[in-house]
Amino acid sequence: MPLEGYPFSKLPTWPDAEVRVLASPALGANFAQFLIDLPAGGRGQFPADERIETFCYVVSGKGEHREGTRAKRQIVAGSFSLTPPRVANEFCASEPMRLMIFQKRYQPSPGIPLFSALHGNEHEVVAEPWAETDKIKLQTLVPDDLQFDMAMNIFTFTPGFGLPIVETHVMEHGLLFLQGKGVYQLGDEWMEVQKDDFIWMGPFCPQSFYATGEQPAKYIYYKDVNREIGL
Ligand code: UGY
Ligand code: MN
Repeated sequence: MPLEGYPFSKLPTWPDAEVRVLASPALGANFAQFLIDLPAGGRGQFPADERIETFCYVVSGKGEHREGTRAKRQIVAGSFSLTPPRVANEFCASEPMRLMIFQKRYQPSPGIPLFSALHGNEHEVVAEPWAETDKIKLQTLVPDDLQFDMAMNIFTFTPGFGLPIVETHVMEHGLLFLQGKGVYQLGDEWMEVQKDDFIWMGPFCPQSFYATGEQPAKYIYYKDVNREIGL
């Protein structure tokens, strides 16, 4: 879905912002994902909720983030955070700021303790070679640990490289294309994709990708992981 096709929403707790709802349960997704543009000086928040965990990634710009009652933290492009249920998230832009926010119901599991809030910047996260080539790099922003019921990863592909197989898996994806271009296989269709496009992939959607263009192709994507299958 290209960005220009999304009309803006106004959300009560984000009165200063232009909000695009990229995905929600109305689409069939088990999560909500937003792209939020805050002007300089603009503020917004997601109040604490008993059930909801919140991931934030700064696509561009600068500002401040406060998790719950913690001290404010400066955020810049590439900053990210994941907060557990019952923690509010407040944002204030010092320069125009574009945020990608992801929310879902946290899925507790017996014997697994709730995680603590985490944050960092993508530049501090190791880019591991993937599929036995350093032409494809994977950054795992949320640690691969059973405490977490979600993954949020960044893939970067040198043009000419791509996913070596067609994947078909139970996990969903919410994917925002950050840089470059390529062709994505979704079901039995190949589609051209580029910076700012959003893709929702439902469970068992056959998928593959091949990077084209001149710049490395880069995307950030969500995946539900580490929990039993609900029956
Ligand atoms: O982690 C993944 O499932 C990833 N390889 N899928 C994707 O990039 N479409
Ligand atoms: Mn996949």
